[in-house]
Amino acid sequence: MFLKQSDEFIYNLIKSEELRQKNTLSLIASENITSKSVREAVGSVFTNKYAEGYPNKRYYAGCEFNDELEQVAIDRVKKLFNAQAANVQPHCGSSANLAAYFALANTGDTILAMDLDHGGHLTHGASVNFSGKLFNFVHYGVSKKDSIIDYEQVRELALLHKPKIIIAGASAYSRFIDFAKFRAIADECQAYFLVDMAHIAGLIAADQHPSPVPYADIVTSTTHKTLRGPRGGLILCKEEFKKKINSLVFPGMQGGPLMHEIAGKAVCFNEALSPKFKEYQKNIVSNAKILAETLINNGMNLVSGGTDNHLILVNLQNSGLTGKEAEGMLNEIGLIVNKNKIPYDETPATITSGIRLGTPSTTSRGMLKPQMQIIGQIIVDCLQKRSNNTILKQKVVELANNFIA
Ligand code: DSN
Repeated sequence: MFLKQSDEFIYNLIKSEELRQKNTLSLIASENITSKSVREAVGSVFTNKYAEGYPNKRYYAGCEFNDELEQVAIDRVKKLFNAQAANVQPHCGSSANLAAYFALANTGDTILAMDLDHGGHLTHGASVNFSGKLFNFVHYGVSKKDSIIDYEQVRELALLHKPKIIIAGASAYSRFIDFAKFRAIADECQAYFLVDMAHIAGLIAADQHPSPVPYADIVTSTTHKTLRGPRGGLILCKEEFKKKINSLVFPGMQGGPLMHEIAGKAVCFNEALSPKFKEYQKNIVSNAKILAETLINNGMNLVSGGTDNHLILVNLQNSGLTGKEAEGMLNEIGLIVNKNKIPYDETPATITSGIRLGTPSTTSRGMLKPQMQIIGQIIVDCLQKRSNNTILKQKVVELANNFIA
């Protein structure tokens, strides 16, 4: 209403993005569609306020409602994950991880984490990232045989390198992670145990994936993936790390918290505490299984042969396509996916031999089994049968317009 008059260029970009999101289907495993309530909170006047510090200990006046807001967000997320302590200020998952690393280790210390090329994350020690520059990362991976985390290798590397921290958590791993096994290994080599649950936070909140909270010293997450909140980060920890984490987030890494994002997080946590959210997370997982089954039945090759969670990693090695080509072809017809390296992939990250698919967004649109079967068939028709793009695109638009979140 106001923006159209004051800055039509930006207004039009927002409208174009709205239309793009309406007419296409995001199968990007790390994306989701927030509720309108979350967006209303994020777009609120809390964006105007500085609130450096923590509830009732601020460096600015006028924070009475900010105090209440942040405390509610903390209380809700603690209840959601059954955690002893929480910090809701990290602007993103990377800053949450940075604070967590410094709470448990010093620059130069050894940290054991999953290799990015095997499904880990950039902030888990990639050489181009701050993590790889500040700490001495050693990486474990998945077994060549079944693409499941090689827990024996984790143990061997842990005993050999005696890391200060062992990290579990991934951005392209479709199977349950055995947190109890990781904890036992961490105890054996006297390491701290950190879990980055960003991808599976929603599943964990709704008991669709075992929780890391009873096992980990610190748990980090983003809020915008399966959890379906605004873009942002959070940290859960045992009471003994609370003071350290709080002072590392502020004033250690960040200045003023983004209070409008914290408002959105608080709304998201409340939504996640509802029975409806449990149903939603169950549907994310069953939708991923059906999509996987449809692809397999049509001869596609999936890393690890299927999925336990919200994502699927497609191995394109015998398809004659690279990940980049497949991403482009699907993008043409309105299915938005991302190219992704698969374990033991020798192609560079800009090309890759795989694509990653996920069901959080389509499930937020209300899609279920029949729609997953249609999407799976469209993927097969596009990548294998090279069917007519105009017809496939029309099918995607129709499906998308029948399911608007
Ligand atoms: N970049 C995100 C993803 O797509 O998995 C993780 O931060």
